[in-house]
Amino acid sequence: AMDLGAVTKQSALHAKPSGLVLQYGTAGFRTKAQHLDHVMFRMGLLAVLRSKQTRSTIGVMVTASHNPEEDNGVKLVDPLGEMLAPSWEEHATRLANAEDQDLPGVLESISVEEAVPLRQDAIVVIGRDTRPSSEKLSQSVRDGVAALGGQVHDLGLLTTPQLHYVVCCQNTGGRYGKATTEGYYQKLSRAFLELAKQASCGGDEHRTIKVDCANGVGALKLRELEPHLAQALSLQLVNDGTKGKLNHLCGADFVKSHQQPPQGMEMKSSERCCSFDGDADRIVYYYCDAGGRFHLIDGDKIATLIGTFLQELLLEIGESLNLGVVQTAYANGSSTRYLEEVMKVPVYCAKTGVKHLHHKAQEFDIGVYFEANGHGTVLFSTSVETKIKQLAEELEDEKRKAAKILGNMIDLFNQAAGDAISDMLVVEAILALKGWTVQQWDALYTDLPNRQLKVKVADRRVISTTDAETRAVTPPGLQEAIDGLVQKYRLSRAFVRPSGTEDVVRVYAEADSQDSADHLAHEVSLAVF
Ligand code: 16G
Ligand code: ZN
Repeated sequence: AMDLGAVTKQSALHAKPSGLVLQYGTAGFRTKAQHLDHVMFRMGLLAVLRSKQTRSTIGVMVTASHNPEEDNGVKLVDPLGEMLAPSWEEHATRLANAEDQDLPGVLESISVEEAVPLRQDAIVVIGRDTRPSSEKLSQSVRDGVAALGGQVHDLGLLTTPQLHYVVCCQNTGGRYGKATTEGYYQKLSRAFLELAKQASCGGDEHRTIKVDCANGVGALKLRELEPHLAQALSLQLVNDGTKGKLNHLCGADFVKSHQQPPQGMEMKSSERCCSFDGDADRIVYYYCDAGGRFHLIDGDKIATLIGTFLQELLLEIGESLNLGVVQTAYANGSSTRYLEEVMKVPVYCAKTGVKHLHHKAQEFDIGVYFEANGHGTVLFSTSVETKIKQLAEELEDEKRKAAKILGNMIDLFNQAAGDAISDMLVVEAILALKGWTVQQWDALYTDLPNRQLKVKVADRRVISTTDAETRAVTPPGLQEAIDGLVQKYRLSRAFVRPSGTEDVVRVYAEADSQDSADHLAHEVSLAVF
């Protein structure tokens, strides 16, 4: 049985402010850091139960990603490095909201409901971002794990995808890689160096990239990675956390939503630059052209580059594997059109939130998934991985070369989670192999002008959606109103959805000109009231 006495005693040191209600959403729990101490303690408890139930190591990440520095949050990582299973998200919410005296009862009921083998050992790995509040909050997670007798591995400062990687390695007997950050750097750098060699064909190509680290943990981890890259890629870090504030006027989310360069980034014409977010699970690229104009290359264009490249490799190898690209409703219409019509790659639309995209991508031999905001990766089925590595030995000449490249690509992706570091290396490798400049990449297609707005409403839950959030079901009449507005513009599309992370309704509109997109978004936001 559980030592609920110990839990009660410890829990008194992590008391819940009475009346506070939080929900485990798409990003776990996220709010002002000062409200989270009890949540952290309780997620430590929950991680122990989940670990016992799955007889696996479970991860707990303390981060609020791209949110302001004063915020914090927590997310659990399931055995294969995936997002927490939906039924456990509900347990998480129930546990976080229980008043102190009800805590033992809720723990009991979760463990009965999930048939948790209480005598089983539990192991929990913890990671945290660079927020000032993160160290203390991760200590509270440790207290929670200890209160239920679980074993803790605190890995300290980590990017979110590194924690996913470690958890995945730990539970797959090292097949995926060594379960340490060192193992992570070794796996990625080995694959990258192989690809760099294949790209230069004996030549000595030297690449440089400027990285805006959002003043977050990505900077620390890139510094650890760099020596492994043996000069095949030099990194110039901007917003590395030594001066500026986390996510303030910088980072992937800022660049994507403001469509402008981060503070502190000096761009020479045509230089490749990229931005990570605060926990380094998102990346966007950009550059300035000779006329000084800023060009954003978002998650859609990264997915398009990757999808196109993988498709070309498969053609070269002569294998017809089923490759698909998974996007969300936010994907720019031009990217979808390019993939479907030019590249003949099937494209699917999933609901916003990594777990939905990840889940859909698992249905393919090779599933590419990306959100427009820059979160994404590629999943390869185990049989594809085996097959490609076998072909790299068996085939000859050009086919063999292509199979080798694909084999290294498989290793370069972090299949456990979208990963800014891994995605950056993937993009750099592909551009080198193709001999492409950033402009050539950007020229794949031209983004349709678009606008995003947020609308404050009394209760955002009155809006419900279907067809991967592209159509509103309630309130009655809203979808008809949107359809009517969309008809007034060319190449237009619009949708509304309640945010999963903020108390707002989000509006997205796309049309043939920026002016039209702006108008359409505005009109749709009026229809939401
Ligand atoms: C969360 C999601 C992200 C999504 C965003 C949408 C994960 C790990 N993160 O940050 O993928 O784009 O929410 O936020 O799933 P919204 O619902 O407020 O638009
Ligand atoms: Zn993030």
